[in-house]
Amino acid sequence: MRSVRRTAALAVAGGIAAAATVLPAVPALAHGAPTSPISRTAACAAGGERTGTAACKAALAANGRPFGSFDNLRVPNVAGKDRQFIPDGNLCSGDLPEFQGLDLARTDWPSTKVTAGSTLDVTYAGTIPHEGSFRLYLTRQGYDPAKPLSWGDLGSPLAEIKDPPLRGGSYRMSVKLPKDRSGRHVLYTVWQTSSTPDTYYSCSDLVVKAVAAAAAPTKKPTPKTSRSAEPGAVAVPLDAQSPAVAAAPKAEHESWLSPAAAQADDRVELGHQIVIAALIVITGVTAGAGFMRLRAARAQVHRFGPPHR
Ligand SMILES: [Cu+2]
Repeated sequence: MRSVRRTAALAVAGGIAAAATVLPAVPALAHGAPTSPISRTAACAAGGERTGTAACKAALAANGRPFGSFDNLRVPNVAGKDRQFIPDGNLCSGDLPEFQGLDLARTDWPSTKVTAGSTLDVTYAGTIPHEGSFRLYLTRQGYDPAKPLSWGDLGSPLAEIKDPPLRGGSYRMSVKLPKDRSGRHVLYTVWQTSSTPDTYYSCSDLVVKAVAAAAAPTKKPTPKTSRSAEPGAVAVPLDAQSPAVAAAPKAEHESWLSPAAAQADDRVELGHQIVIAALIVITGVTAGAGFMRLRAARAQVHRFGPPHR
């Protein structure tokens, strides 16, 4: 991110200087791209922050020329007719020669881990702000990252967001991810600006964790804990006590907590587990003691009749 920002700042400064002193009619030099989830442009193109990765090196080699600036993948006068202007297989480059290496079908593009069904926060660096709308697409389940990305891999946009807030130099959006995705996917972002003729395209690679895996193991209390409440001991309402059950829906959001919040969450979780373990032990001990006392009482007061249950 740092090199992206620095380059962006330089590009902005350069653009202003050029516009002011040399060529007043020159178009602006820098504009925008998603930095989180990281896009192929923000990773690999000029000013990118992951240019040393194998995928970025291969992309540069395939590009056959230096990459354009990471925030400058834009096509003029598309006016919403994306599918007519951008051919299948060239979606990630916007069909622009200076970005064509980004169209490589690879399974190792710098990626972002997400969880199916969770809310994905999108940070889109707006190195030169424009008015306009963002359309966010996600590849369908069954998308094969080893094949070139085509329009057929994308359905309707997950969301269309007009003029989201610009904070700290970036547009901030969020989108709810479908629950039925897993594995590698591409978030395809189209920024159709209304204050310029340009539309911006970008591919952000995601690795989606299936939602079922996160929710499955916390449904029911184990039979062991319910049995321990049986022989005359204090009945502990384990269902009501079990934070594992209460915590289940939280799991799918965990990757979106700040690291500090996630740690605090882990500590709370650990605390709950200790409390449960303690309850189980206490219940067991109480039950055992109760049972022994019961046997002793039964042996001693047998003449008064059987002990009640
Ligand atoms: Cu621009």
